[in-house]
Amino acid sequence: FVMESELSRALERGELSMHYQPQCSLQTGVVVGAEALMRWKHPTRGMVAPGEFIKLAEETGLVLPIGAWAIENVCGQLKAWRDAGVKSPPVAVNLSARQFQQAGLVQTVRRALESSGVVGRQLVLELTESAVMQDVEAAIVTLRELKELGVGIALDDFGTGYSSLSHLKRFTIDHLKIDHSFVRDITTSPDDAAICNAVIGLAHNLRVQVVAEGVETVEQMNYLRRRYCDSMQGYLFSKAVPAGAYAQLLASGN
Ligand code: G
Ligand code: G
Ligand code: MN
Ligand code: NA
Repeated sequence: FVMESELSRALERGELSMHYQPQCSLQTGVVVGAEALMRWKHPTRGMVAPGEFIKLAEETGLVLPIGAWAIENVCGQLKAWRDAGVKSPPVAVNLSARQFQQAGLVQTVRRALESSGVVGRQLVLELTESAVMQDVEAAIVTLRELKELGVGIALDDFGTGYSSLSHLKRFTIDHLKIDHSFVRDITTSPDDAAICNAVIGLAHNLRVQVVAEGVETVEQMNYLRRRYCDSMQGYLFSKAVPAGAYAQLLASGN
């Protein structure tokens, strides 16, 4: 059970950090990106995953300062890697609906890029379907402004929200992430396989890259590769790891 006061102190006390879960190409096996996932090093409870505190952060509005911190932290990390000669593919940061709808988002992203000197294409923002579907016209404007900064846009948890297929072409989306709930039974459930195949086909027709989430078995990986899914993320390859371990993984040529 997380307290609001504890969470607000977590930010001030530097108890938050970002871990990185690599995404690798299904064709070449090379790491082509990573998703940054927040962790909270609680003084007595140890490492706390965002599943336990993001909802509270959203309800209280703390997700705005915490979310801005995440964007700044990842840009700072990208700069540090660049300065150290670590070649990093783009890193994706999750945005909650509330963050996406906040007026200051574009300014936060612009400042984080400017103060780190990181180019926009090094950063990807992950949005859920519900974040963009709540106000489609406003979302289109914000997405266009973000695009002007050069950042990539990924639609997260695809398939679990509203049916936004008809809107997909109006959103300037670069990546679509198939939710792990469809990937889990992909080799045994004809329905889930059909959904994944349809999503991959649709995305490719719109020139959108597809990332499969929650890939845990070789069978799932092989199936997705045969269906021309572009990349995968999941425990089969790696869980989210601290920045240092991720940099080592990149350096080792993975
Ligand atoms: O790592 P874990 O499985 O606990 O993540 C749970 C959820 O928390 C995921 O849906 C993810 O999108 C969300 N999440 C992880 N990191 C961040 C973050 O930095 N900001 C926001 N808004 N959500 C995050
Ligand atoms: O909702 P979002 O896609 O942002 O959240 C990603 C979450 O999925 C992270 O919390 C991460 O820990 C979790 N995750 C990553 N890989 C796997 C996996 O292979 N299996 C399962 N069950 N969860 C995973
Ligand atoms: Mn995500
Ligand atoms: Na997801």
